[in-house]
Amino acid sequence: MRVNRYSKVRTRAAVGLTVAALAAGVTAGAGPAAARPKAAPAAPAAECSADYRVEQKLSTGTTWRMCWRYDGKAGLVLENISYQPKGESAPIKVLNSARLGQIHVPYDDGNVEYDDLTGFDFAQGLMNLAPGECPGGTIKTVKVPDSWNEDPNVKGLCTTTRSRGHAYRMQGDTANKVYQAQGKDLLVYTVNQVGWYEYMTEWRFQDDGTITMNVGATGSLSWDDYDAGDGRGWPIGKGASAAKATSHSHNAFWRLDFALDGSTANKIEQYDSTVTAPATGQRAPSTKTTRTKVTKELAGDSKNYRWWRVVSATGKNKDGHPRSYEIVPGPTTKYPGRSYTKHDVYFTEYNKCELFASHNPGDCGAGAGASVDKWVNGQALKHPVVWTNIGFHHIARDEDQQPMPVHWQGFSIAPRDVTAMNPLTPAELGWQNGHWQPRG
Ligand SMILES: [Cu+2]
Repeated sequence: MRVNRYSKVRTRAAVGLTVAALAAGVTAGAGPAAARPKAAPAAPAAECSADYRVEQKLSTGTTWRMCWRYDGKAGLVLENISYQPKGESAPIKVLNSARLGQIHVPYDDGNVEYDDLTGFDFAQGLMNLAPGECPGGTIKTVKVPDSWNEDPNVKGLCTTTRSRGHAYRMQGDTANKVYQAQGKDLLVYTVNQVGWYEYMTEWRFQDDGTITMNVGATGSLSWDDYDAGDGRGWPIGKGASAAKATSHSHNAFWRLDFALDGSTANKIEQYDSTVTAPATGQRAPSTKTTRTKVTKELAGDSKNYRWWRVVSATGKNKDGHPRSYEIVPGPTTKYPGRSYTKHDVYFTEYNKCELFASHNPGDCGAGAGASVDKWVNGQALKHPVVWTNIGFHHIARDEDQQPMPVHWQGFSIAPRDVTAMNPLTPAELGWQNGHWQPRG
């Protein structure tokens, strides 16, 4: 018999939080409104108190603003996320809310599956971060709702910045002139222990407007699953008859409630391209791209040459093009074992009780069902919510012990026409928009 996954004793360090420690968790350096140029429209009224605000102006000129809170099941929830690159006089709102929607972990032997967020206390497992694991940043104190611990406060939320290498490079018109910029990101992350695993929930806000969300699994392989129950458990100890870790999947879901330019009345578009071999007399294959407006709820399947975007109902960039964010999935292994894992992306009409992609605990009305696939039932999309499903099939290897190296899975949303040009364009190149003529 398999022992309960919870047989591992939680070893959370008991941290007696002092007032000073709490104060240290408060955002430092968030610019007061008075520091902004007087002519600029005021930023949206602060939707949260200073303790729950994240505001970071990156050295390349882009400012990200958001509020955070901690949900008793979903863990970290980011709200009212806005982006303000250097050329914009006001923050551009991107999302009302961004959060994990589930981590579903079925084992290959068919004996167990875990709904880690709703059923296995992901949020309760918030871990204290050592100072060294938030390099150059701030560790905020999180009060875990209905905490099992005497002290519900966990120094568990890191906000920091990181360089990501080249944002762009371009040779100038003289030999020694190179336009280049090193990109900077704001990172926001927590670590949550579930059984033997520790999940890193990482949100990366790039200075070019891209948001990347990743779940990283580390900690240890599940000690109770070294039984090759799937008939193919990978030997990870000495010799061929060694302990064999049962393979399993981690199916991670995210739930994104967009509010581009402050409006939730966003539109969804799907693009598909087909490539045709050269016709007689044609020199090369041709590619035709079509747009399909997604006006009703959809369970979408990724496909070669297919992508989706969320389009603002109200906002346009300085070129007059509607602002949008494109969904950029990361590598995924789609798990066909459950109705809710069968599709890569779901667009559902907003419903405040539809919060988890599976095992949704809320009562969403008679016959509503408890998973995201059930909520795709033909409603018109007036306020679409985007759900993404990124799967990882984990066949253990010797290197997975000990500790297990972090394995990441996730996706990005990338700005498409949010600004009229590259938001990091240097001033000297600001005139090179459209079909510009080289200056003699
Ligand atoms: Cu795993």
